[in-house]
Amino acid sequence: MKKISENIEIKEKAIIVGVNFNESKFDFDKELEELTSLCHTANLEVVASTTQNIKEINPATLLGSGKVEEIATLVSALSADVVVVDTELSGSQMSNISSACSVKVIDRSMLILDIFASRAKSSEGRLQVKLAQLKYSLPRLSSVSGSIGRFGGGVGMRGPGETKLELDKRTIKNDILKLERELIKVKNQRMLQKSERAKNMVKQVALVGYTNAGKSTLMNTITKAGIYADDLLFATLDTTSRMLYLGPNKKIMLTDTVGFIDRLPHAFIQAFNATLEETCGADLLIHVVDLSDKNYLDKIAVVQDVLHEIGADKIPQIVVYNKFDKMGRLFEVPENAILVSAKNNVNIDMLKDRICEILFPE
Ligand SMILES: Nc1nc2c(ncn2[C@@H]2O[C@H](COP(=O)(O)OP(=O)(O)OP(=O)(O)O)[C@@H](O)[C@H]2O)c(=O)[nH]1
Ligand SMILES: [Mg+2]
Repeated sequence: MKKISENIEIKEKAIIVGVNFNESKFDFDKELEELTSLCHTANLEVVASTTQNIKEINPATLLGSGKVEEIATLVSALSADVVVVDTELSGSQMSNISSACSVKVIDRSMLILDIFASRAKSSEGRLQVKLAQLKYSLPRLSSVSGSIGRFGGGVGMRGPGETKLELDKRTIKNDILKLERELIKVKNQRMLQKSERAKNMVKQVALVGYTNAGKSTLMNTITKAGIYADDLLFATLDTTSRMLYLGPNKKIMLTDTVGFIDRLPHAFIQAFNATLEETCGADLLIHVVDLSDKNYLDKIAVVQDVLHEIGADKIPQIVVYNKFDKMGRLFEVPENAILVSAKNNVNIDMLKDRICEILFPE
């Protein structure tokens, strides 16, 4: 956001660019819809969008030269502040597009990391986000300082808390080492707590799912925990755990976790390892799905892929189809599916029964 006076802030204007490398089977609308939601969450106003099917990659700018010219025209006609490209760009590609359009250029991963940077609250969450940002910017340093630093602050430059993202290679390397050491300490504390819990024989249950599926709302409804839930992507960045009694000798520790997204930056997976380990250590996963999302099947597949990548795919899983209340039409779900409305507290008892059946078989 740009400050125009002490109290008024205006949103940065963004032009978004969809990219497809494989012409068949690609849904630009779906991809751009998600990128628009991400921009909205990052406080950007999307003023135009454009797409390109890439058959042959132009190494200098990834996009073809005609497309770059078109974007430059859009930038000046609409007074845009930033171009957001829906794929990962190399440092020099970012810098070249930026020079051609005279505006800063960020890619999808930087946008996601920027959202994380402005939302992480706990000290561990902030450490993880900063680590992810530094790891992502290190190989792209010349362009980050060239294409972004040149245009001042705003999206792409936000770091957790007061710390601005450093743009000096040596400082970044030192910071990465320092952050990794601090995170090991936090991890050790976490392991200690975990072994305490294991001693108490409390079953661990983790809520997982695509961002905005309703995990925190479900956590709130089940435990009355009062966790921040919002219609934004990545509302939750810190894990929260609550003890829940499901009956005599049926005690579980329920953990709400950060949401997943398609094409999660790899730097994120590395940096959020500690948080993701919480998921891997669970006895049961509750996979929350937004049934009202027309792309819910694709999103289920993305979540299963991430679970596989972090080694959590062998943990028993209950798939919960949420936002049932929004369904005004007929729809198909697998047999025995649990349909809930976390918001309206519908069928939550059915979910609790299923948890008990799996964790405490009679
Ligand atoms: N209609 C309806 N809306 C719901 C339901 N459950 C959640 N929502 C809404 O969906 C949005 C996202 O909910 P959250 O609980 O923040 O989702 P989340 O999965 O925790 O999202 P992240 O933390 O961003 O990954 C909020 O606006 C909720 O009010 C439901 O059962 N019905
Ligand atoms: Mg949440």
